[in-house]
Amino acid sequence: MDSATRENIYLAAKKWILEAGKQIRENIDKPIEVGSKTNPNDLVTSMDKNTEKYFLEKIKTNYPNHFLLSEEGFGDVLHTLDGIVWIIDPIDGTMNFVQQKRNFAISIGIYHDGIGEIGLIYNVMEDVLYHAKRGEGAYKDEYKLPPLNTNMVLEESVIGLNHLWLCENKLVDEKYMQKLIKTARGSRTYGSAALELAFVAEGILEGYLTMGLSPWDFAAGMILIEEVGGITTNIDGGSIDMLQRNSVFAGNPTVHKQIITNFLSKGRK
Ligand code: 2AM
Ligand code: CA
Ligand code: CA
Ligand code: CA
Repeated sequence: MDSATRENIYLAAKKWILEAGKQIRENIDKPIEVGSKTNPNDLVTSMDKNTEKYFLEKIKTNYPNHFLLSEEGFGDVLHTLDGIVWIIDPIDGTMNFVQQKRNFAISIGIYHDGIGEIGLIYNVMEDVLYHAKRGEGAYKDEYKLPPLNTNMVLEESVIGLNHLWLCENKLVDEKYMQKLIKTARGSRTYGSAALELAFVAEGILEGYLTMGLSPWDFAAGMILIEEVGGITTNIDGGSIDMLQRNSVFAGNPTVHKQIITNFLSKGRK
């Protein structure tokens, strides 16, 4: 993708994400229809669906050749990432949207033939936009995020993860996860994968570890993290499949290596 094309698409995506976020903010206290999907805690609302439809309409009108891969099912059914694909989560952190009214995001990753070109993560209630274009660095609003500190160690790190990692689970022996938590300086659970990936890019989390995420959860975050020298893999250190559900482990490269070597590979079931 040439830089003029990238700039044109970036400006449109930025305008639409800010507008969609504004709509959500303005309606945050209105009653909302809440349903559940795969289990009673897997929530979806009319706002998730309407926001996705908003992007669908904007993309198909302005860029009829582009594709949309998105969570709520209004996008395209894709078997490849050929062409230009917008990978969108209309609300990442729906439970936070419903019950906390904060700490949720809109996430947009734009890929060309499988290469991440543009990433946008909008922290809606704080009105903070994380954004990146491939090769041009990552930003938090107007502020350019510095490269991650490669001298960082786990003992001084804050790690983002869901507490279910500390319960019996199918992926990693919980004893090793408990050791990991005790070795780290601290741990946090924000409940929005996209925001937690943005926080890794910002350098306020040294790692973020999840059992299973879909492309719309990580497509934008991976681009931001790449731009600051971070790394995103599955929990075995292998590459992420952009069309499937994956375990995801993003982090500062030094701390990422330390965690894989000393905890994940040892405790892996
Ligand atoms: P979501 O809010 O868009 O569904 C914490 O729940 C994080 O994991 C959120 O980013 C959430 O995204 C994501 N997630 C992925 N799959 C999920 C599922 N089946 N149920 C709940 N959250 C899920
Ligand atoms: Ca969901
Ligand atoms: Ca999500
Ligand atoms: Ca979602």
